[in-house]
Amino acid sequence: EPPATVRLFIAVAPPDDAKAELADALAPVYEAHPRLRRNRIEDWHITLAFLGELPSDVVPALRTALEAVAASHPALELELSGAGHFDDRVLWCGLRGEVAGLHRLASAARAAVAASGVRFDDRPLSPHLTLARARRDNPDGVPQAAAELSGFTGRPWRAERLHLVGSNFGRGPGPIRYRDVASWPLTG
Ligand code: 2AM
Repeated sequence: EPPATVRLFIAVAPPDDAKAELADALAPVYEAHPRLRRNRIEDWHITLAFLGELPSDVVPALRTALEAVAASHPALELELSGAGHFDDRVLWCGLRGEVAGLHRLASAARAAVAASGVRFDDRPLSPHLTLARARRDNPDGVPQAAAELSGFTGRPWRAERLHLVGSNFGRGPGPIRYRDVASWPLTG
């Protein structure tokens, strides 16, 4: 029998009030582009590293590694700001504020994961919060939606925790869901 696996990523997430502010700004955009496939607000996050499908038994080592990273990096003041798109298919909101700190946190998390012996796709970080995707049968709307949302800037908020998140992607039918495997306060 193959070993049990988990699909994991490392992320920070805005608090509910920052998400609500963005959701308000998005409402007219979604009204104008009703066929976009929206991510659930509960699932909104900013990925710092995508680890992919890993054997479940690596989780304890990841916990130890990421707990130490969180303890040695500070909370970050960020703003959700601007919008853009990947490949005319993915609509995202951008970030402002202590983005350099976000890059440092991501680099440290990635280095700690690698040092614990876990291999993953170490692509350069491009901080964003994915909001919606185009449906396969209707690619229209993403660039227009990005242009409509591009003037948005939310109030500052603090990313206060580092999250190790599991995804059910590829595990049967139904929507993609994320669940916190663990999270740690940023106290460095
Ligand atoms: P996204 O937000 O731009 O969609 C879980 O899939 C998270 O990991 C998503 O936030 C996704 O980015 C991110 N991610 C990064 N690289 C990925 C990849 N190669 N495959 C799937 N998700 C990836």
